[in-house]
Amino acid sequence: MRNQLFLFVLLLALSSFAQSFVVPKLPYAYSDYAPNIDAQTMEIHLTKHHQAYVNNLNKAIKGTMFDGRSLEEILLSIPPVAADALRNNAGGHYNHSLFWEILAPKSSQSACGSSLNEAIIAEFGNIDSLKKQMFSAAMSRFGSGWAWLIVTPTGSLKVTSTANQDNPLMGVCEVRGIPVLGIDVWEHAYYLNYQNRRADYLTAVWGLMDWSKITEKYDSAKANVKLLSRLKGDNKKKKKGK
Ligand code: MN3
Repeated sequence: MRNQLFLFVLLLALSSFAQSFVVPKLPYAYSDYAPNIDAQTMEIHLTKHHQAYVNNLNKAIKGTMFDGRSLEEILLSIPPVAADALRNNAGGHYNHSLFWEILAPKSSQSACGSSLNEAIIAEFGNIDSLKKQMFSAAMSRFGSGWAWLIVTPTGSLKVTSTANQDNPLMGVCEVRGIPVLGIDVWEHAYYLNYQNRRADYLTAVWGLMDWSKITEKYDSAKANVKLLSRLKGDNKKKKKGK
């Protein structure tokens, strides 16, 4: 009986543990991203900022209908007037996890895959005009936010930007899609090294993009028919509601 009780408590503890979100491990050492981004900025960004989003997200979902749901499901279900804690922290966790995934030091980067390369040429003409559009989205974002390259519900590429920690998966965003590349333009992402020089930071962070990773994200977004049609359906509902 006692053993059974112990097992029960253990399972309960494990199941509640499994539902908590955690900060991912960086694939490289903090100093590997230098000189583009200095080690101290990387460390503070991950262990203070991202960690705070994760802690506050876990707090915000505890005991609510969102407890135990996937991060993607939470983002998709956030109501337009969602409590800021949920919206900001779920977004913060998703956005940063994606950001860490696509950054790599120069020596560890691999080339863009043919699928993404062809899509970029079809949509933007070449990678340089994609870069220009991304930089313009990032520069014109007033205050804090993100610049994105997304796969739209109809399967094409598009550049967009969001305020704060919102992202294009959320119903609160006008332009919906699956993010495949995101650039953090909060000052905490660059202030130690670049102060107010957002443009210099953008050039530096662009140099850290691992295009093979972004291709992986592109391929899996294109293959995620279920999510793309969900986003399409949400947009239709929004239009009807207007
Ligand atoms: Mn950040």
